[in-house]
Amino acid sequence: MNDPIYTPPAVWTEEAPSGGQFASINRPISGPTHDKTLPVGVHPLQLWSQGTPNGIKVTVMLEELLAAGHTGAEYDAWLIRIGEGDQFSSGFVEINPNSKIPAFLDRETGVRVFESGSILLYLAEKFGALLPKDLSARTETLNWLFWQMGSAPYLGGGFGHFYKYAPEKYEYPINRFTMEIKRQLDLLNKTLADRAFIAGDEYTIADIAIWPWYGALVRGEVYDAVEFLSAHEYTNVIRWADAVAERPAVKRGLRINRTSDNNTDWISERHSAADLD
Ligand SMILES: N[C@@H](CCC(=O)N[C@@H](CS)C(=O)NCC(=O)O)C(=O)O
Repeated sequence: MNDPIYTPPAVWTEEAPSGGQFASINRPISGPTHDKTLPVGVHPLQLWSQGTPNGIKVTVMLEELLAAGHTGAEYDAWLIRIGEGDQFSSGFVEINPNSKIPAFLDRETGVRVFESGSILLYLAEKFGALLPKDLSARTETLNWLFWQMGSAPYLGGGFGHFYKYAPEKYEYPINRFTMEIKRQLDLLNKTLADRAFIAGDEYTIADIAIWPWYGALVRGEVYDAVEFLSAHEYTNVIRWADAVAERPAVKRGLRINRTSDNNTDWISERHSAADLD
């Protein structure tokens, strides 16, 4: 299997599952695989998600809004089991045609929102929170929000996939993506040398987007790669990651849309604050 020589055929066809942890849900076409409506709760804000790094961004954002007193941010969070293909139901695809969590609906405005960055921006604008109003500070926040959207696929789909999930270890992609991830960590480390948070002195949606990936990476919470990446060298990233982890809303957001028989802190669905209290 770990054959270093592969000659691509003239036309690619799917002949056998590619192997690896996510092979069973990968397919070369988009659209629903089955008819099923989504459950809807009582609150205006509805989230269909799972507690992965991309999913956590939205539950942390909503918990931050509630912690800041925005009572209109009450929400229902429903579990989408991506390993079982829930993201391919007809109801889910109506909200997110890209079939990936998180997917979000504001029933008050009738607006559907997909892509975690778009959801963070929508909520920041709706509630006037966690996104500075001043044009220059707002733009710096959006610079880093969009940076995350372009960069994290190298971490998750690139480094994480080949270092942790691929059925065998291949030196070429591991080298390529490790180089890029160390460059990204060095960039964050230099950025955080003279500011408390990613976009400046204020905690913003840029921190909420970047922390579940890069904060979790240096804290050893994803991919088991702290030693491999010499993560201890990125001291400013670690300082920032530890400070964000201490926020009560972050601690709450992390527990939502997750399932484990062993972790009694985790909840698969959230419909009111009492579910977490
Ligand atoms: N750029 C998207 C990425 C979303 C994404 O990749 N979600 C993953 C879980 S972290 C997913 O739903 N995977 C299921 C699949 O690919 O079928 C975002 O930020 O919302």
